[in-house]
Amino acid sequence: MKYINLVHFACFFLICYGEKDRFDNYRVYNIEVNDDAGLGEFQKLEESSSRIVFLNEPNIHQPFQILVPPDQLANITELFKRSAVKTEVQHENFQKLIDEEQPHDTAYGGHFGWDRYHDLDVIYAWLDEMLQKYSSVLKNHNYGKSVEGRALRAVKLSKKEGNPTIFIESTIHAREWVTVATATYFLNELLTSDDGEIRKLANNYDWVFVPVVNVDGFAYSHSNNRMWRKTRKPHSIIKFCVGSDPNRNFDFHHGDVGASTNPCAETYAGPSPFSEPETLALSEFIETFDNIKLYISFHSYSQLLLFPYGHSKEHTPNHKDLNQIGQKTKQAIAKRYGTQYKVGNIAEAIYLASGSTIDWVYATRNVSLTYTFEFRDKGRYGFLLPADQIIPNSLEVIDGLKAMVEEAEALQYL
Ligand code: 0X9
Ligand code: ZN
Repeated sequence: MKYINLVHFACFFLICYGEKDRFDNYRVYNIEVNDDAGLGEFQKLEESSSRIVFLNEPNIHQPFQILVPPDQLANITELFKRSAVKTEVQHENFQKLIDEEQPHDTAYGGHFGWDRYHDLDVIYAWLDEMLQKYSSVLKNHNYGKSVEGRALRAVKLSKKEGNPTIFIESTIHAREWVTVATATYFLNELLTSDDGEIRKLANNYDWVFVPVVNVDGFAYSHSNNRMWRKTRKPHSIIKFCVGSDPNRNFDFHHGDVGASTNPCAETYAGPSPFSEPETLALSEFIETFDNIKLYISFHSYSQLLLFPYGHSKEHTPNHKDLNQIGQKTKQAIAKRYGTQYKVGNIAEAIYLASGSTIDWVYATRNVSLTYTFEFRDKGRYGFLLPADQIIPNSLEVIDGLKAMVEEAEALQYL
């Protein structure tokens, strides 16, 4: 799915309509490699712009998943034989997972809720509703426009002057739908919950939410390709390869490691730092706050809680604290349903990745606590987490966030 397939476009009087990409009989393989040679094979494959979709980055720390079109099965089987790896067919037909992601009730009339995934218009309409209902404490911030002209939006909840700020960034990767679902669930809790701990969080901190960073990509993942990750800005003379990985596009060690120079790759860093209007606008928006104490980036999937750095295995000066707060968060997450997260610095826990938001915020904005959550699950459904898991995911993440703030307070970061 790395190229726009011309066959999927119909044009009438120069207006072109995209059709939804289908994934009939695409197989999902679960792959475990345990040496650099095996890893290299998959990294080469990813760079080669074959039509195999990498659902996450090849790495040696945990299994990763790839999506193989039926006509690529022979090729991939060859590669498996060549490079002693452990592989397992996880799904025979990826399209079936897509079809089963949302509930099938016919009563849905575009209303907002957490029983299904919503598109950008429905999410923005809900934000407007909340802004109206809670106008004394919730403020709107339009901080820019996307390449395709969509509004880049944030909201800030503030009940008291002088509160420290906690910043929640969500859906920088388009296909990670459970991130915005969880962000909106949490915002709703902060606005409406009677739970004492949540009330305390809402009263004692200013909360900034960017529910969807990558608006164009997100819209595209709804309208055309459920597996879209990047932005939608065309970059190369290879016009069929669109977008950069916004989580490799930030101006800190941009393009150093764990990012691609190939415009067709899923981790293409972009031609220059902040080449994407969406990341530039987000960085400028972040710069308008001088009191961010905790910055959190919502991703899916893999059940990880990650902290800087991603560009190097070097430990940050407060590595121990970041880890301790992370461990408490992990324990709190596990309590409700037993969901197991792994905690660590990005480079050692998963893979090197430079130019990400949390590294940039940590290193250049002087914010000592920055984390990336990778939500449920560990690959069974991956990005297609069934909608009936939105609330369980949100509840355990909120348990984690409560513990995170509590431990950060105990260590006097907040
Ligand atoms: O590769 C990524 O950008 C993240 N994984 S994802 O599957 N959601 O794409 C991991 C990012 C690790 N964190 C940072 N480098 N900030
Ligand atoms: Zn992501």
